[in-house]
Amino acid sequence: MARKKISLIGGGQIGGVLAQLCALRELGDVVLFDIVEGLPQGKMLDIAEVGPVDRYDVCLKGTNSYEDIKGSDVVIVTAGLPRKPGMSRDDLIEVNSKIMSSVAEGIKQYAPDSIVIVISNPLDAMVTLCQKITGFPFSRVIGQAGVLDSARFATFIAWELGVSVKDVVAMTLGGHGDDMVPLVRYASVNGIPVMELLEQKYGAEKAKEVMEAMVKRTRGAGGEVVALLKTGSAFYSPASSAIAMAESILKDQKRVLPTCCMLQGEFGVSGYYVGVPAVLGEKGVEKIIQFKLDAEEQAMMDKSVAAVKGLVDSMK
Ligand code: TXD
Repeated sequence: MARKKISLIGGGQIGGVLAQLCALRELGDVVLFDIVEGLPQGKMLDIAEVGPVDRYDVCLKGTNSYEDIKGSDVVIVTAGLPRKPGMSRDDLIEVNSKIMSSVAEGIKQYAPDSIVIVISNPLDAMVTLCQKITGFPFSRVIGQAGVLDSARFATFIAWELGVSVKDVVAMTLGGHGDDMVPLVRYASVNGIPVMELLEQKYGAEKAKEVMEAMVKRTRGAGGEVVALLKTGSAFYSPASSAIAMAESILKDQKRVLPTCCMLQGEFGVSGYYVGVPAVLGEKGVEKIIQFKLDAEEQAMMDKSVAAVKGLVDSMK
């Protein structure tokens, strides 16, 4: 099998962790691109020099030239500013649109066959813009938000119930904003509904309140980290989440992961990028998984989609 190549556009907080995770898992050779001179070169040298300790053997290159991303199988984009305390993700749209435009041009020119995973915020809008500029098929331009939002929801459930995070299954749908849709009805501990376990613990009324608090915390979880860090936003968790997506693509694992995908009728949405479960394999999004939402879930989804539409339409 030919060696895989992963290019990371943006060598900041998330970019650095992405590079290290690619190396630790030996996903392939890695290029880290940034416009700041020395930054990607320094980080890649640093990571390369512990190969003998961590025992990975991949080529790691830091660069300021798009030429180096030639032949990439997967490109992950984190270029763009992160939030500061008090900011919403949407406040980043103007500055990050400019950055995304130049990044997408570079990918279009030098990695025309790649599958692109966008992480930069505001996520749903940045994926839309990246697809538009590259002109790549929708199946090859996707966004990371749902893997992380779902992991946050699962973490809070595990803490609440005192069970291992490994046994909690939970998913969020919708846009990567305050209106995202944590799916309470489908959250389980190895298949046992979380609501049933909460009801055993607290009784029906209090169980509802406890779940509502976890849903609220999930929706605000990014902001909670921003408020603590003060100088930037979460970076370990978005990096690990995007790596799960990249790994499924590079190894053709066909994992079903919540992915920001272009919808064409699914869940009643057409022509917008929104988070839904998708099968990720060597072709990118190979299938969008549809299932029934009840009236309440559909109403939350509609609200989340309306927020995405408002933002995306403001770019036109
Ligand atoms: O789950 C998610 N999708 C996210 C997204 C979770 C958390 C944070 N998320 C967003 O990712 C965040 O709001 C930002 O928009 C991005 C990147 O976050 P990060 O924390 O890595 O930001 P940094 O450390 O500021 O790094 C950004 C890098 C920095 O090194 C800049 O020099 C570089 O982007 N940059 C560029 N690279 C290439 N090309 C251009 N034009 C460019 N401009 C800046």
